[in-house]
Amino acid sequence: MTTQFKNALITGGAGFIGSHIADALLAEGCTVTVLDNLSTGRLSNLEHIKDRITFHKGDIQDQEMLAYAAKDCEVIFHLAAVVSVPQTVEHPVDSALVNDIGTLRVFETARKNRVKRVVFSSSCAVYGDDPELPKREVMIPKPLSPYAVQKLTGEFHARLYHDLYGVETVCLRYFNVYGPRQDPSSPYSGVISIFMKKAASKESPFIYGDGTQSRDFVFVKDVVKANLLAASMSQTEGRIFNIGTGRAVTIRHLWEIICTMAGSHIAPAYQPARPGDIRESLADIDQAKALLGFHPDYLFEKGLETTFEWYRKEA
Ligand code: UD2
Repeated sequence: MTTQFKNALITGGAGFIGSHIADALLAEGCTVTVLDNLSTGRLSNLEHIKDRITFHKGDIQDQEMLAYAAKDCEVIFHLAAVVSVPQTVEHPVDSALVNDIGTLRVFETARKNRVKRVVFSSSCAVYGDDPELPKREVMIPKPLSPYAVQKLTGEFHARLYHDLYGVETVCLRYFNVYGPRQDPSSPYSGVISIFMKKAASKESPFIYGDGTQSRDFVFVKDVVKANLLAASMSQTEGRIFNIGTGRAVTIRHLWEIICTMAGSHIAPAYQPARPGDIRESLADIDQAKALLGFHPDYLFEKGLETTFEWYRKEA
């Protein structure tokens, strides 16, 4: 892929997805600046490229810092956020300061500094528990957590900054992202990161409910690809795209595949379903295919193997 820009800022660039975007941008020959307050991001995610990027430890709530970091940038990839749904439930106001106001400050920085485009990381959480599948971008959102409301608010602001101020904004609604560097340490971490850690240390995982609930798991490098396309493709400004694979896998089957990969069959421990857990999630990615030219490269098994290799080394 040849990017249409040379200078980019990644907010939340020390995080799981942001650090992979940094890798890809460097491979494209871009100049990369990262702004991260290291609340959940880690410098270890950037260790291998630390001499090739400009890193600022700072917060997106600090408009001056944002302006400084965004100087000369043509594109901002905005990933900095409170990403834990339970944390936003616990702290709706504090998380809104980051996810709502912080995001607004990112768009405002783009407007004031004439940054051409902002790619905003949103979430399939905006769909809530609407049983209709697959999820299409035109469906009426049903946010069920502060996190979902905050992401939806970000999308509305993105649209406003496009229509009112001409900032080229593109929103990406990620489905369940997985891959190397995803932090498995919290009970609310992504299920694949938790299962990988369990498999690597030959422990039994918990499966909440009967394990027939399913998710559309998308490999982090495909999410990176979607970000680069969203930063470059014309006629995508002001729009929202689902980023998934269009395929769903049950949690029970997920554990079976991981066991086969790990070469040891460990029975999971079944627990009551999590309150508020949705049964099925599946993305319709036709819009992303048609307008972004997004086609996932990683078949599920390939993505899982790459991920397992990483956890095996890390564990
Ligand atoms: C994802 C997002 C969340 C929000 C939500 C919106 C992640 C990590 N979370 O939550 O931020 O956007 O979608 O719908 O991407 N599970 C187990 N055992 C475990 C952990 C999980 O059985 O140890 C189950 C869990 O009950 C759920 C499924 O695995 O049914 C996926 O869980 P998750 O936390 O990875 O992601 P999800 O879809 O609940």
